[in-house]
Amino acid sequence: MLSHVFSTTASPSTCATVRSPLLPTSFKLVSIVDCDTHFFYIQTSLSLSLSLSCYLPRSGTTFTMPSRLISDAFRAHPVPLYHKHPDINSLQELPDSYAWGQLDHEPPNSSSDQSFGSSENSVPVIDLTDPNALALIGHACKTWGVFQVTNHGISNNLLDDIESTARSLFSLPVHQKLKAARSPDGVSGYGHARISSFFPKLMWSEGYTIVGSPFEQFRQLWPQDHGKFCDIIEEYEREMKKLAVRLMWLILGSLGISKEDVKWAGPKGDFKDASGALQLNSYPACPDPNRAMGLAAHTDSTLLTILHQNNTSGLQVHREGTGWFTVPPLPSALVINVGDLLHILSNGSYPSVLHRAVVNRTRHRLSVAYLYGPPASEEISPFSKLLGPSQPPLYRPVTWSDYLGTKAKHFNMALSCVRLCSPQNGGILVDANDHHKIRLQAWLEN
Ligand SMILES: O=C(O)CCC(=O)C(=O)O
Repeated sequence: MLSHVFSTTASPSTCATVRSPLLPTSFKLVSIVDCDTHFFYIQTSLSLSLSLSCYLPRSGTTFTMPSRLISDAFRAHPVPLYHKHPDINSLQELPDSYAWGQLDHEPPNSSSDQSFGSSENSVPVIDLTDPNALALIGHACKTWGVFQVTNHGISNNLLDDIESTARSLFSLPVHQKLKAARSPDGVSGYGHARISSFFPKLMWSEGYTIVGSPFEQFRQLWPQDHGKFCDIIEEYEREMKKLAVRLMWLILGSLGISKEDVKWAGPKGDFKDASGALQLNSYPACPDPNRAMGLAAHTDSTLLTILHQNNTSGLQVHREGTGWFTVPPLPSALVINVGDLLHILSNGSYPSVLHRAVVNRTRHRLSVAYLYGPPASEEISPFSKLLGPSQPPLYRPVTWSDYLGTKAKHFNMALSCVRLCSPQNGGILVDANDHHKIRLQAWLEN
C-alpha cells in the first residue's frame, strides 16, 4: 500500500487554464474545495462568475463554479465508475472486493451506559448558546479535534429535508444514479469516495458530491422534482455557511485570534471568499459489517467540516492512546471536525481528527458533510500570534490548492509533508498533535 501511495509522480498544479464546453472562453482555475475524501475544485474568478451566470439554470442560485472543472490531482488518482462494481444495496453476501478483513468495530465507548457531554470519555457536546461555549470549544478542539453542537440555529425541518434529499437520491435505481455519475477524474456527482484509489478494497458506501449548481445533474436524476431538491441544497449550503463562519470565530477566539489577525476573513469578518461543498454519503445495511469498511480512516483537508448524520451510528473518531470512539447521533446535533488547515493555522494545537465510518447489518446510514475551507489561493500558515522563541512554526505556508495536491498524492501523510524542518539540525520539528504514526497505523490496519 505504501508503495502505491508513493509511486505516483504526477504533481498537482495549483492554477490551471481550463476550457469548458459550456463557456465561450478559457479561464483560470483559481480556487479549490476539498475534504480529503472528496477533492473538489472551485472557480471563483470574477470574470468567470459573470460568464457562469449565463448558464446557471435556476434564478437566484449563488453557486460560483461549474463542477466540470478537473484537476491534475484528480487525473493522478482517478476513481473507477460505479457501473464497474455491484450494487451494494441489493447484495446478500460481501464480495471479496469489499472484504477488508476482521475490523475492530467495537470502540471503547460502545457500552450502553456511556454518558454524553461532559465526560472525558465521549466526544464533547456543546450548546452554542452556553455563555461558556468559546472555552468549551477551545477545550474540545485541543483534546478531541471534534465535538457536537446543539442550539446551532439550523432548523430540524432543514435537517429533515437534506436527509430526505439524500435518501431519495440514493434510493433511485442504479441506472438512474449513474446518469449523474462523477467521471473518474471529475468533481461533482455520484461515485465512490475519492480515497478509494489508495486502498486495495472497496468501501461499503455510495457518495454524491455537490460543488456548484447541482441543477443539471439533478435534472437527470429527477426529471420532474429536481427544482425542490435544488432549493433544499441551496438553502442548506447557505445556512451551513453561516454556521461555519460562527464556528470559525468561536474556534479562532478560543485561540486568542481576532479579526485583525485574519485578513482573509474580509473587512466584515464574514469569510466572504471562503468556499464550501456538500458531500452526501450513504451506507446501506451490510451482510458482513465486521469485514466491511464504510469510509476508511482519514482527516479532512478543510478548515472545519459540519456533519449531519441520521439516527444510525457509524462515525468513529480516533484518539491517541485509546483508540476509536463512536460519535453517537444525537437528535438535532451536528458534528464538527477540525480539519487539517485549522491544524496548521493553530500550529498543531488543534489537531485535525482522524475519523472513519463503519457499517452495520440492519440499518441504512446517511450522512451529509459540509466541507468548509479558505479562499483557495490564500496562504495558510500558523498564526504569528501563536509563535514565539519556544514555539517555532511547525508548518510551512501552504495554499488550500497546494495542500489538496499534497493530499491527493500522499493522503494521510500530507500534514507531515508540509511540516517544517528545524534549521539547527535539519530534523523534523515535533508536533505532539500530529498523529502521523497513528494515522499510518490505523490506515495500514484497515
Ligand atoms: O459518514 C460519516 O460519518 C463520515 C463522512 C466523512 O468523513 C466524509 O464525508 O468525509
